[in-house]
Amino acid sequence: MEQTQKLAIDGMTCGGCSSSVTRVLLQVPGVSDAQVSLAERSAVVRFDTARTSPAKLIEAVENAGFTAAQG
Ligand SMILES: [Cu+2]
Repeated sequence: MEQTQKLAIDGMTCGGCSSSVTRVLLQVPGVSDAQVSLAERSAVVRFDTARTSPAKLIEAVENAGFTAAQG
C-alpha cells in the first residue's frame, strides 16, 4: 500500500542540501516521490509500505548527514 509521510529535516542550508535530501530519499527502494522544502525544513515522501518504512527513510536522510524525524 502507498503511504505519504511527512518528515521534519534539520541541517539543510541551501538548494544543494535539499537536492541531496531529495536524491537520497528517491534512492530508497519503494519510494515513488519526494518533495523536499528548504524553507519549511520538511519532506513529504510517498512510498510503498511493503518495501520501506518511515524509519528507513529517516535512516537514509541521516546517513547523508542531516537530521530527520517523523512529523
Ligand atoms: Cu547546502
